[in-house]
Amino acid sequence: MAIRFKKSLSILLFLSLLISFSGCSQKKVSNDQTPGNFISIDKGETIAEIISKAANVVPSPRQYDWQKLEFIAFIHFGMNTFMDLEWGEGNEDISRFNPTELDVRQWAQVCQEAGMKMIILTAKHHDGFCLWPSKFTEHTIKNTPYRNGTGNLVRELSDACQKAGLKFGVYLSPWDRHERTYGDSPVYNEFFRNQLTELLSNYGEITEVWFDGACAEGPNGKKQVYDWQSYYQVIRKLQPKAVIAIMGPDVRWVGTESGYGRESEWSVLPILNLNVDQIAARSQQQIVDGAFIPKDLTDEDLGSREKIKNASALVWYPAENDVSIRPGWFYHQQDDDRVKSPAKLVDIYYSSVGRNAVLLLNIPPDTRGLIHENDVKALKGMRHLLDETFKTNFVQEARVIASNERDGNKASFMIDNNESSYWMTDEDVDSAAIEFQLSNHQTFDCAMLQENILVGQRIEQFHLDGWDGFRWQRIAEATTVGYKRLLRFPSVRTDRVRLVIEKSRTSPTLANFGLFKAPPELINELK
Ligand code: FUL
Repeated sequence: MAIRFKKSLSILLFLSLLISFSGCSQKKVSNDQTPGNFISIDKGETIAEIISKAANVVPSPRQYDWQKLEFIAFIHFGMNTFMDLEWGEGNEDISRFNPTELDVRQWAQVCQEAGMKMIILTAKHHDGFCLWPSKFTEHTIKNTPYRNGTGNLVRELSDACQKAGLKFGVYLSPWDRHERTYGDSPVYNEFFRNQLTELLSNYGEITEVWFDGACAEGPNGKKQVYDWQSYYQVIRKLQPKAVIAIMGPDVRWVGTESGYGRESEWSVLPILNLNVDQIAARSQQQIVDGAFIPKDLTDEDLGSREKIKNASALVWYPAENDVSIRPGWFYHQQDDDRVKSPAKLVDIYYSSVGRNAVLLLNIPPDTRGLIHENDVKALKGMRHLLDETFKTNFVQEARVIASNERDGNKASFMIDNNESSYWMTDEDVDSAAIEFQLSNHQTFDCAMLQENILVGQRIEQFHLDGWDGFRWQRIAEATTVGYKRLLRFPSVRTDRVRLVIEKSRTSPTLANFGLFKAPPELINELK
């Protein structure tokens, strides 16, 4: 029986600590405690001090670059595609891997046209079959009929991504049900590092390395103990800009595979019961058990004041929302009519990208080696609905009046289309009202807010009002914003809108604000 540690976020936090203290992090804890993407809390610090520290934790440069991608693709393709399986056992006859019309340019084009910015390929899934000719096993594409053994899908897709202007990432399953050395821990760890080294050395820039946490006994009955830290060292050395996701310190699993993220999504998470001295003393060692406190990161609330008040450290650990366009991760012909509709995909977009997460949407190519027509149609429909919605920002030309603005951080900066300029209140001003006066009445049903996360995630509670000619009427309300928050509500027609930030951890910021209208097609499709 497979013991699934999959996406065990407790382990992730533990791992992030390992990284933070092993010299791999962006920011080491120093005496002056200037926050980077990690900060420790001293004994005796008040809640106010902890909240203020949390408000100033920021993403590392690689985390920030990754967050800006917003919408990325997963491609599950391999032996499972040809065996009609989700989890092959590793003894599949690889001569059955024979896509007859495979065209990675189609994959890249479909993803690019859908507005995705990266493709992550399952270079090796749990069955151990490698989509590149790894020197360290015979269970690879080179022993299949595909291109008479000369094919290399990692190369083909990385090239296609580069041509299409997409980033490229790899999924390499640590759990390998084929490899005989699996379970013979040091030997397999070496094998795994060798495979990682191949993938990270020969295919240009890798932007994300995706580690699933599934783990089971090896064929020899032994349990594999992964040497995560040594894997991270290989990645940091060979691809320093790559984020390490899921079983890694840079990006966390959102906690569901439904596509629907949390209403309140904090990117700053607590680490509990951390003994900083103990960890620092063991910083280059593999076992930092003093820091390992099991914790369920599928909780509804991960980062509220309540959650961080007892933290001994805080870390920037943003959410990735992975979901498949079909019921399974791999292609199955019987699911051809169960591809998610454009309206469903748009709903997922609002509930992932619109809730401070990156959307990782899986599109599994079929046995021809092509993305199926139904999936292509759904993605085109989704893109059309999103483009139609976001084509006009009704506050673009508005007059913006804020109850407070700091010198150099004017309220008008949130509609100036400039990513680096942002509005912020004066020090010690944790709430504000901003009015947008439009030149004409407009009808809208969607709002977009973006904090400047380069200074931290701060907003805790806000609402939106519309002027009905006599008084302010509540349109919508929510808690966190983070990198991006999208809100939908019944259509409103007005020429005055007020955004009220009720509560913030410190001076709130907004880099962008917008009001939009969904096209009638979407509204009809949802009926
Ligand atoms: C899971 C795997 O077991 C699934 O097969 C799939 O790869 C998904 C994205 O992660 O843990």
